[in-house]
Amino acid sequence: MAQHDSVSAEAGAILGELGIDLSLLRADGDGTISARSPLTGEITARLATETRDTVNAKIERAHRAFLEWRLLPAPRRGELVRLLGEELRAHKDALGRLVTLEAGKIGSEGLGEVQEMIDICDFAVGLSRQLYGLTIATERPSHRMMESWHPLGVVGIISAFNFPVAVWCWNAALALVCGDPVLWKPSEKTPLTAIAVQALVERAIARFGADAPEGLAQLLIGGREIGEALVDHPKVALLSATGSTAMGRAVAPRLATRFARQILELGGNNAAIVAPSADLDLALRGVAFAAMGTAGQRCTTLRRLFVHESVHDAFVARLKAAYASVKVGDPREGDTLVGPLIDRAAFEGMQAALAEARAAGGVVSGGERVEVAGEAAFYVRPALVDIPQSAGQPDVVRRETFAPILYVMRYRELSDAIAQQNDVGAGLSSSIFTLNMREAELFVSAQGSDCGIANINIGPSGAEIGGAFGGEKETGGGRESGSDSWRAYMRRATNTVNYGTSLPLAQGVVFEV
Ligand code: UN1
Repeated sequence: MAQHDSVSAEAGAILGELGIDLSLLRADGDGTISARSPLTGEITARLATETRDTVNAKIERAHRAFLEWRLLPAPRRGELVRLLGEELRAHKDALGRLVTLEAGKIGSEGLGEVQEMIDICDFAVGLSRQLYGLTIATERPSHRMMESWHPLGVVGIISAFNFPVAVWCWNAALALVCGDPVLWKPSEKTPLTAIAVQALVERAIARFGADAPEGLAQLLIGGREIGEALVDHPKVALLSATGSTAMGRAVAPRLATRFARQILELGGNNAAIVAPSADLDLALRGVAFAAMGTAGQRCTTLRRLFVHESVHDAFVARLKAAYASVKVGDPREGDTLVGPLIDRAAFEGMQAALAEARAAGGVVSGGERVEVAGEAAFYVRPALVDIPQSAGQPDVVRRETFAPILYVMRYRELSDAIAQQNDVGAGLSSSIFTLNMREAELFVSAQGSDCGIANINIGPSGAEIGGAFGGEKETGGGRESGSDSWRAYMRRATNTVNYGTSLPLAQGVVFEV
């Protein structure tokens, strides 16, 4: 806390590059949160939190903004998102470094996250001229039936530490072109990246001019009770929440009580199948990135691997060598591939899962702590766990542990591997490595993977923004980002227009008065 009351010197320097006035950041208030950098465990920020009252006031402001913003033509709203994309391009490097400092991602992934924001901005700008409805054939003469898509209302966004800025942008870029103001509660673990992004969006709004109402994009720093205020407020029309399945179970019934719309992006327990015909070089790289990248802290991280018995030993031997050789270390060093876990709780959760896997008959390699930056930083060597066939899929394999653990199982029949892959609660992402077209097509068919994302010859993680992102079952069912995900941020009205002189009733009903 050298340079400023509320922000560490290192964080303050990056925020300074981003043009953020540190004197505006408050550490004193009714409540505070402290965030630590996973790189060293040092405190990077101590910040005042919102209260229920300030959150409610911000929701009311956002609602007033909605009443104006919805009247602006969508392509004009797109112009604001275009300006946001420009701000992000101009500040990509500094924001990427801040993501590294706060979330522990390696350099290219920190930058990649900002690139994902830029990509969705570009997508949303184009979308602002494509919010199409259908024209539908009617059964009545001289009638026309059509669908109109209208702005929905205030959108609440709850995001997680592991994608501290991109997930906000998937939601915000679409919401803003769809005519909806946004209120963002970032993870308590990553408030500074949120403050930086908020400054950039405010700069874009200032450049956009007076057409942008006050309260169009607001930030809410705080803990669980701040998220709950968003969940319960009747003027939050849509809540988009990313986090654990446990969080989704708490949030979904409360939203249902008030019939609010929801987009839930919850846990994943993603699998890959390596088939006999797989290109093993390619599969090795795909598996390594998906399982060890981001230190196993993506919701799309590969957690379960089914390898055909004919290639199992050769492939797993190569995988073990890759696991033993990746550099675990400070993510700011160019050759590091695996940065730190977010905190002590993540490390303890990983160790508990490995102990449970051992007790279930698993043979663990890796998983030990690596000394990089002292006691308060939690670096680990990614773990591979051989699960004997007799163990099936033990409980620990069936649930998501947010750490770099890959459970490896062997299979004989593809139908068994697919059945086992699907036999878990989560349904986010999946992939198969095969050069056999029958296997590949089966995997993506109705009898194949039951996940929201099913890939062939690439791993389950690292999706680009053009497709709809999300998953089934305990993953929550929501879709964000590309394709027609925008529809969740608008309301649909079916309009029937009679331009004739009589009033024929549908279904032949007669009602003469
Ligand atoms: C997440 O981990 O919450 O597909 C999102 C991916 C990224 C997004 C992950 N584009 O891995």
